Amino acid sequence: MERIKKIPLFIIAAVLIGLKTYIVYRFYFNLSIESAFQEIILFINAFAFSFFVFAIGVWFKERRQKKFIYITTIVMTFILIANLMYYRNFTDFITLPTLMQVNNVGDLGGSMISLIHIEDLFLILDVALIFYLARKEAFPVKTFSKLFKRRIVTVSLSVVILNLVLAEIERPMLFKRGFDREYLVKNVGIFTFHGYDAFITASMQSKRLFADGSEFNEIEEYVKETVEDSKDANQKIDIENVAEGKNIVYIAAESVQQFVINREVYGEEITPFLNDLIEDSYYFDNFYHQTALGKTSDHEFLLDNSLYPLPNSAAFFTHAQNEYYGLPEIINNKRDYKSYVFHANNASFWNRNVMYETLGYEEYFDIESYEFTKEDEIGWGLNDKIFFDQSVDILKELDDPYYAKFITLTNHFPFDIPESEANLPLYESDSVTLNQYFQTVRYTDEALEEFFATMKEEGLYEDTIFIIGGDHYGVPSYHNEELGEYLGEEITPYEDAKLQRVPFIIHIPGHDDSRTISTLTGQIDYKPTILKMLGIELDEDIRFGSNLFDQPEDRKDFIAFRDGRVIGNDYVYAAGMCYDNESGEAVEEVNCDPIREAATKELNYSDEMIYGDLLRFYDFDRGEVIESAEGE
Ligand code: GP9
Ligand code: MN
Repeated sequence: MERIKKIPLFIIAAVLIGLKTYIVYRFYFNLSIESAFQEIILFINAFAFSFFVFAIGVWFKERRQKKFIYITTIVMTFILIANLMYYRNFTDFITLPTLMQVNNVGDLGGSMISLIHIEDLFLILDVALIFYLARKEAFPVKTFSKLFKRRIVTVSLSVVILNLVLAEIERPMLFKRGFDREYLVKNVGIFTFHGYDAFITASMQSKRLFADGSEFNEIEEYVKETVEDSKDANQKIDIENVAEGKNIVYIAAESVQQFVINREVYGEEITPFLNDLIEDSYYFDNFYHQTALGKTSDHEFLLDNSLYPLPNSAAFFTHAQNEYYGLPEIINNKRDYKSYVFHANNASFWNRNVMYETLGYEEYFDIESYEFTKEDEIGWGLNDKIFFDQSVDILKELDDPYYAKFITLTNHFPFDIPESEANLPLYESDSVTLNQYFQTVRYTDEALEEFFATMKEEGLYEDTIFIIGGDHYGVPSYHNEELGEYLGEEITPYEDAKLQRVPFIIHIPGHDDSRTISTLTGQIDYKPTILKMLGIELDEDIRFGSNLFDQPEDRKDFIAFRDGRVIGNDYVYAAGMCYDNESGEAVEEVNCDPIREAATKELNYSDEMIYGDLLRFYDFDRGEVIESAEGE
């Protein structure tokens, strides 16, 4: 007992608050813990931060030390409780940008009482205990020796670093990519998460502060000269107005790459449904994904804005508070379309719940809109077949006309699928990832087939335009050796760049034209194409893509990737080398200079737009820069 009494108060406080944090994670929030490793990280992070903060107290003199312990106890408890209240209402964690949005917090105010539960009393027990012990002087608060201080700093920092290392192992690039607030909280803890959020918000705001709208004119001029299709250019295929009054369904085919189209595994087609569908559709077979760290969300960002994703972060995460002129907002303003998203995942994954509101989506049918048990899951979550089936039930209740985005999930890395669900023979190679990939792609293909059949049964097919696009690559280059064996060719950097093609299909029921279009195109071209199909002519849009149906000679001749690679009509720049786009042979680097320079310029403009939040300086109704440039 005497020895226990020698333990300094700050350690007692750190343990109590750490324990409480862990209990809140485990029993108050509804976090999904998938492995023992995750459980360990959760436990460590709860104590790591608490210990680190309370250890700062050792640098203070006795009286101040006590004060420091009081304040830290109260502040940490307050943060926990505030997040808990917010979580109970929004199933999400507090961020600075949402705090600044008065309506969110206001929403909370009204229902505050119902958010407080009786078991919350437990959350202040330790506060009372710490205060009591401090007053009773049961545990010492004293001036510590220099050696002790140094040791304590080293130990507490080491634990924090250990936590960060474990988190990085569990979720590589967690801080860069952000993913999901739940992931962040699970891996680095709620307090570190707030620090991270504050850092992101501050660095974003500082870049934004320096912009005043004057940057806009140059970009606007560039867009007008370089990007916009000449209004009277010969349309390769006239699709203007083809979507008028029709519903539009876009399906993001998770991780589906173009190379699986019309290919077989042991004599069986991988995507029999898509192979048939493209015969009766516009099929773009030279269409590239242009995503970066933000993967699926980057593809959504490209599609809705015709802006490039960011090089170092997921724009959905870091720039969701920007002003945009997204596709949903435009088609709502101009044609009264309401936009919806269907995706059976957490609402906050990729910060979608926030970003969708910014972009003008009416509603997001997330995981909460689906009913399923563990048995209905494959890999990342609800299987695509049930997902589509339940989505149609919601879809048929919506008023026309609508724009509906479906995001599939079964074909997600690592492409796990139970044998009983796999209808394609398992490919045999040294890459388990590749072998399973074919099977999960097939699963999504079957789900799509069922979806089309249900749409027909429900009488929803005829009035809808269907667009199917792969969001990004599925098979990582790490498996190129096995993929090369399958394709029957060695995968050079040139081939690897060409493998970034994803299928892009526009299926218009009742339309009498269908063909394969091989114009060099990419995700950046989506928004202008949809606008064209709806007959919306915007003078006032800022975008970097153009109508997919334009004649190749009316289009820019490059597709820019975020990793420095550029695809041109004649040349491909990849891995620091220039390749002839016909033979795939390496040629002199200078040949690639024009497309490289053009791509760099355009990417920089796009980044400038996002970092400076420049669209806030633009008056979309008048199609001009707001002169006063206050723009708020
Ligand atoms: C998550 C799903 C997959 O909601 O969109 O995301 P990804 O890992 O492909 O970006
Ligand atoms: Mn994806």
